[in-house]
Amino acid sequence: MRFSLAALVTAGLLAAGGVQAQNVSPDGLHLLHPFATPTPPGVPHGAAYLSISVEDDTPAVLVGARSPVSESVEIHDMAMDDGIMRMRRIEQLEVEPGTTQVMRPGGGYHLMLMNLVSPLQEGERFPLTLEFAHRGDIDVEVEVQTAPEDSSMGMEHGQH
Ligand SMILES: [Cu+2]
Repeated sequence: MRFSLAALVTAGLLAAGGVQAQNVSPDGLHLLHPFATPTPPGVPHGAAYLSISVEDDTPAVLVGARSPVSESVEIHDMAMDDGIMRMRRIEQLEVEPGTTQVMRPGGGYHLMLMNLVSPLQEGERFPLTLEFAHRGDIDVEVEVQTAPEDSSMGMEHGQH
């Protein structure tokens, strides 16, 4: 019994490792763990998240994104405004050299998938093209999954 529990835990860790394999590292950038949260039927928009690390001397300026799963993709910021969470579209997201911009559900920057072709279902994967000024387009694969806990995000960074 204990052995099979351990096997389950090991399988879970291996699955987590598989998610990390989606990380993409083009020149000077590190794009970590792109994911999107599942959407219930009838919800028109979805949200995708990833972390962007800049390892060279040039800021990374994300100016847009696109994906076949939605009509368009917008860069959004979400913040409390007079006690209400509000989202607004921003033109670009700049990440300074030596820093990591972490996107996660619940506030701050995210990529809004506007007018989904169909609901996002847990376990699905889809391509997302990130459009960077000067650096050009970079493709990542996004996995649909419920938001990781903060603790597991920390663990991933620790393993990195
Ligand atoms: Cu949004």
